[in-house]
Amino acid sequence: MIKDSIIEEHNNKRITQLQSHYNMLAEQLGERGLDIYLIKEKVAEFGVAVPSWGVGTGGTRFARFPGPGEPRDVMDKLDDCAVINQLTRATPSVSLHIPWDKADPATLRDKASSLDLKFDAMNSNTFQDQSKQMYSYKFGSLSHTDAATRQQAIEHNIECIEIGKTIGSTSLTVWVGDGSNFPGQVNFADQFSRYLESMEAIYKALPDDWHIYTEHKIYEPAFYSTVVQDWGTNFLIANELGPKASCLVDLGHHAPTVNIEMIVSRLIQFNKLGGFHYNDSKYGDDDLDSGAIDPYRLFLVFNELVDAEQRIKSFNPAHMLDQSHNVTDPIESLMNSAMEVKRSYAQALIVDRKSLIEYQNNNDALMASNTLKHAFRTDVEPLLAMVRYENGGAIDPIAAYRSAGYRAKVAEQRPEVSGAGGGIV
Ligand SMILES: [Mn+2]
Repeated sequence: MIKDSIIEEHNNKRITQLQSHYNMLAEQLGERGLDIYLIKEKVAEFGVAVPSWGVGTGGTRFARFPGPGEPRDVMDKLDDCAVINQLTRATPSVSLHIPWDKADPATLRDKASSLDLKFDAMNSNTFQDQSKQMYSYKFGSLSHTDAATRQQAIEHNIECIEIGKTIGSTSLTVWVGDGSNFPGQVNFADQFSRYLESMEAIYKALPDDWHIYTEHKIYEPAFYSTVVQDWGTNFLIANELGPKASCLVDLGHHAPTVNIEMIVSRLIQFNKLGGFHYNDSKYGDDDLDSGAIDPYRLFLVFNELVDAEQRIKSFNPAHMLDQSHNVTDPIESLMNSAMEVKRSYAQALIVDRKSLIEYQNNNDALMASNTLKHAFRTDVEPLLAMVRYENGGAIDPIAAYRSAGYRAKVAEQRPEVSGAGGGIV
């Protein structure tokens, strides 16, 4: 991790200016009847999980260009995740991908606790074949026509639950690449029935306090049809399985024009929103940094979440990043993204909801829209920076990270390797 003295020195240079900007924001929010202290408390509590696969350089279907000091294994990945949380104080947990992150559970637990990290959802992997695997997933996994292949995929998911139990995780995220590439290749209904049957077997293995999240995706790697293609199918799955099952919304897994915030609202209304994979996209599942392309959309998603938070007593969806970093330092991208997600939350918290409801009830479309825009246009950076500062993080995490020279230091200890896991999922 980065030396505390480096962060201290970094903050000392910036705190006077931050305090002045923060006071100005407090005054501005006060004029709107908002108490900055209450908003700060909520923003401080909000955390987003880092995907272990995000700290390695990703790639496209064409190539991967690894950077220096790439993590060699899950222990290195945890070190990088700890730095992200150390500087941003926004990412207290890590989401593991099995088998990429397989390691002795006791060692994993000790390592995480020494870094002050917890484990978030477990992620299974039946979209690629592992060496020495008996049956191939080339033509599917949980929905495969062959019962033995399905059984192997079921057992893998149960193994993920077992590993998760030993390291303190309480949820499993299932995304499958199953689908078809040609019209007529599969019978849609039979394939979906097989998938449901497999998921039921996995569901039965869940401990009482666990959740299972199913993730829909419109296309890719299957290019004609996908078994869990959209939120409608995902909702059907969650309903069929039972109360421990809910839907995971990956922002990049929709067609470009789809109204994601409305999907979020529907899932909330019928109690089936499980959580999120945050990222951004221009065309497809681009896995770009959160808020990089359309920060307003991210804000609108959070607008629904804050609305729900105020209506529903125990509203607690899982927040995770799921990105692939091809041209940036993954640590910098993940820090930036975690801060963007928090920014959207803070902006949604300052929406004047009372006025919004009045405008909605009076069919004042223009002022309703302006009410959202007013919150979105507010620069909440001083609030976010103050939350970081007060919780031991860096006022400007990217600047602190660069001045600490962390990447160069780990590059000396980590010779280049290939296949540490990473990519688009
Ligand atoms: Mn995802």
